[in-house]
Amino acid sequence: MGTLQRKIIHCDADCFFAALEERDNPRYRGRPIAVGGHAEGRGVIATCNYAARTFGVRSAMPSAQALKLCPDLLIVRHRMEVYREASEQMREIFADYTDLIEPLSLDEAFLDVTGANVCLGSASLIAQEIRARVHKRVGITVSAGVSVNKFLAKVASDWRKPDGLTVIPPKRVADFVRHLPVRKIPGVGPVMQRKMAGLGVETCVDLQAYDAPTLQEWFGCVGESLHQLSFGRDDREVTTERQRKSVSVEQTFSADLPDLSSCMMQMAELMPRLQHRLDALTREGGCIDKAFVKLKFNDFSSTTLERKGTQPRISVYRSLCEEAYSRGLKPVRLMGLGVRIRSQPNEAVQLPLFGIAC
Ligand code: TTP
Ligand code: MG
Repeated sequence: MGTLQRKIIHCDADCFFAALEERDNPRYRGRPIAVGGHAEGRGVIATCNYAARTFGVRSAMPSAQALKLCPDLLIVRHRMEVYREASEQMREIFADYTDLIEPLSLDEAFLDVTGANVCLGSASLIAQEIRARVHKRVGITVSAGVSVNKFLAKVASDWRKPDGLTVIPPKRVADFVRHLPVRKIPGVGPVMQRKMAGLGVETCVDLQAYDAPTLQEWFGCVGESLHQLSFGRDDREVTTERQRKSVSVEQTFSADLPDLSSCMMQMAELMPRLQHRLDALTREGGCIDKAFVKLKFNDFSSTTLERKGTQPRISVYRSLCEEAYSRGLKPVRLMGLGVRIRSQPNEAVQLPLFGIAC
């Protein structure tokens, strides 16, 4: 008995923040623009449009370096509320096709449309319709990949960026992965890539020549999954909100928080919002495993600190925040507070036992 072939779509908006800036400011169109911090303030680029990319400008690059590569680059401040709203609108469109949606970031999501009846049940037609609807409603382009699993769908969405759709049907999988460079495999960074190149491994077909134990010997615990992925196999399920692993609230501040005491003040404002979300979780019978604090500094670097088996009290968040802040000692642009959840009540703290004690 064969298992049902999955139909997975990966959607990823093109130069998301920059596309929304172009949408709202027609005078930006046709010129290289980036969203990021000022070069003088040691800011970094969050993203840039494709015109800027032709100059070599990239995400996470210092703005000063970006301006050297592209002196005409216009760097604009982010408008997070606008990006969140666009993200929400995209998700509403996705939800018309399936409940199995796994958001990866504001502009990216996996959709499992195996059981969808719309568009004659065709994942390719669904992806095309989603792209058209997002363009019409949100005013930006989305690239999409369609295939039999998450790995291939994600590789496919990147294949013809921007504004592209790539479908890798089951019968083309073997041929597609054969020529796929190993750097396209998630987790294969520059260091592993160099090590592989030293072994004569450039594409997945080269990797296929080695069995899992050999790859484990060379690359440690990822060896088995490298072996599977080299054949285009990936069993990971699309994980929905319902099976979510954490509950959190976060805020990007219109003006960066200059020091620890202003972080503490903002935390007191965020706590009731977290409490509200936790109340909903309590009703679902969720169990807390850890409390965590996430800070993003003004250079876009971020740090997350978590503590196991603890109750989400403000005193816990204060001490986590203090430690997280000490890692950066820089103005804070975003703060997040949350809890990680276990699916099975184990050693985890059971929510119904307490509320947040401030
Ligand atoms: P991405 O989808 O990685 O990038 P992108 O949408 O700008 O470009 P692409 O066409 O290649 O998909 O990230 C989505 C948004 O997240 C991006 O517009 C800005 C933000 N972001 C950062 O703030 N910092 C980063 O380092 C990256 C990679 C993204
Ligand atoms: Mg994107």
